[in-house]
Amino acid sequence: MIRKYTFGKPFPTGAVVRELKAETGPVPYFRVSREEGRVILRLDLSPEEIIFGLGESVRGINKRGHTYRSWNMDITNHTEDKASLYGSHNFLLFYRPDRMIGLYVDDPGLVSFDLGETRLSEAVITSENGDLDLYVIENGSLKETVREFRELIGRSYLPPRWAFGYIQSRWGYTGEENVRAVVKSHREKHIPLDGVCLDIDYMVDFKNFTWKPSAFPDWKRFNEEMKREHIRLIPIIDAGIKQEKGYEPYDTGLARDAFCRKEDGTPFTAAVWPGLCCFPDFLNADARKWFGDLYRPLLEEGVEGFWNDMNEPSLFYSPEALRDCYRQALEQCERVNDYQGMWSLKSSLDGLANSGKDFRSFYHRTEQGRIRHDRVHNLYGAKMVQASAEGIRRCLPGRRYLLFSRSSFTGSHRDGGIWQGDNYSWWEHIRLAMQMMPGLNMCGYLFSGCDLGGFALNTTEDLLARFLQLGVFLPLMRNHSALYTREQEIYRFDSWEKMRDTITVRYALLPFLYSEFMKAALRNEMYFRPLAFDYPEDSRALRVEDQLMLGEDCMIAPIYEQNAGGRYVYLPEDMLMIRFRAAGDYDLIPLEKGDHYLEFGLHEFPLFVRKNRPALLCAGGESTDELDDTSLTALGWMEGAAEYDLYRDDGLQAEPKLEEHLNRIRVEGKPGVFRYTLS
Ligand code: MIG
Repeated sequence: MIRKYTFGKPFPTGAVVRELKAETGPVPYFRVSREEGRVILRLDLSPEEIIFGLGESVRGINKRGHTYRSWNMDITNHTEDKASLYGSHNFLLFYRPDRMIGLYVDDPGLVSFDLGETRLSEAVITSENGDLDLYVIENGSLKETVREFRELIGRSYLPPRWAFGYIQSRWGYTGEENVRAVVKSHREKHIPLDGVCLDIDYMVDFKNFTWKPSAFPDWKRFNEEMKREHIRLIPIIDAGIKQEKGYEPYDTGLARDAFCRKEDGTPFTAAVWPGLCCFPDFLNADARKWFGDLYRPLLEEGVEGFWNDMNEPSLFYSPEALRDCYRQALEQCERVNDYQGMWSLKSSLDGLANSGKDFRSFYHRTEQGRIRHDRVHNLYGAKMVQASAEGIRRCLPGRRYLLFSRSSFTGSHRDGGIWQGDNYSWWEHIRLAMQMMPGLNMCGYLFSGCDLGGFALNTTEDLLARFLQLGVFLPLMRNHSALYTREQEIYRFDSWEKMRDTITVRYALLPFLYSEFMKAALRNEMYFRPLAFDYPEDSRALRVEDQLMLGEDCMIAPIYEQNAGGRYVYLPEDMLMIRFRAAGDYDLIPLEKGDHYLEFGLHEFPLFVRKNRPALLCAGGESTDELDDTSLTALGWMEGAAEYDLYRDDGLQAEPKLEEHLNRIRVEGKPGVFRYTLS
């Protein structure tokens, strides 16, 4: 059951697709107060209460004990003290044996969630806007509560099947020659690959929708050449449009009045990669139409996928703020002995980027009238995704496209996926990437992943190997790294053949993982779940932080510690462990419910499957185009028969019907571990 409560005049975020009438009575469970325009909700927490949710955020699967702030930010250092990342996903599940509450706070401004940080026994949720819709969801189980929420927010984005292939990316691929060499190395070494991302280096002066003629002399021909190799190019598009007369998107944007404006009516500008930029007013329908159409030339030249970046929006500095700093610096020069002034100057320099003051200095023109940016800040990236998706769909009607964004707000899960932003080449970021997935899935972001190998800092061979092993199961399996860091294409490492073997496991499992993904998406279910969702009666399973349920009947337990020769795994029931080394090289080990220390050499990793359920492997291939999903090997542990509904489609149709694509597979035989070939 869902109940809606409205406070003030909420801005229509588009997150919710179902019309519901607001209740008139008091909000159940929560104590509500209004203080200086804010709305504050308080909930008493019992000692055993667990809090799931909040999508993209630091720390564990259980969010209790920290304060999170929904305020989309370009933050490169995902340490546990951080309150915000790039997206806002205001969905929470409060769980204890006698009570389960789903809560969605539909508010595009700053919302803070003190989930037991100030007082362990109390959650305090504060909306700064004070204008919001609140949804309280109560249903029989964690799974059902999430399903009901997902019905409320609408079906998740469906990527094309090729997007589940391995994607190589790096900030610093400068042109055709560079990309060709990367592709050639993969193909020569038989490393499966489906896509290469082009980062900002492909553009002329970082200007969106341009590409360097010297580096890409014939863009269309190059796209065709890559497609013959079964490679899709995936260019990046940033939010800002360079302020430069003669640059078409700037001229047409200005003519269409498509940019955000300041109080005085002039366009708001701030520096990002291209220098001073204007910012498309994605909250305005006409501006969205204009921006979406800018994708057309790239699409017409053969591009089928994009990533959207810097759309929190990320601002390096505004000219106004920089001038203030400059003035402060001059003053400081006259008072050289005043070290406090120096510290204050230093902190204003540090605060130049993404400053609250800048976010309060420009406006959107919406159907609801003019609105100041900070009131709707968290919608900006999501609306960019909407603009892009609508533009792409106009160009490729009826077809799926790849799109993933850095910034997001509930609602954009219908138009694209997200990646988790600038992680580090740190061991703890393997774990963090895994821990974010269920929260993201709750909010409909099924197509997601992290930068495998780590984005910032230098990766190492063992770290990359372990990252890839998690990546085998992430819907978006992309190796990406930052400029000036160690190059991390797998063939640069001594054990590249072993890493290639890991990627072959992805390709062998791909029809099965794709089937699990599509079923979850089309049924409003989760592809990754905390164990608690499947074993709510099991007090051990409730608190597992480093294993996830995958699809209907599988479980993953990635290895995320350096120099580990194995790890502890908790099995909430009897399961078969498939310990992989390569697509055709694995051990099948039946294990009983309980705790196990399991050994995994550096290039070994597990997938666990419930009894009487098969995992399916195909023969593999070097690109998704080459995969044969009609001949499969079923692996499992059964007591007589195992059944599975395999989802199979052409991987491209935009609106597939679940029932039309399910193929019932039944394996019968002697009880025990089995390996059967099906066709
Ligand atoms: O300020 O385009 O998260 O993936 O490589 C950095 C360069 C801008 C941030 C993205 C990252 C990308 C980088 N971008």
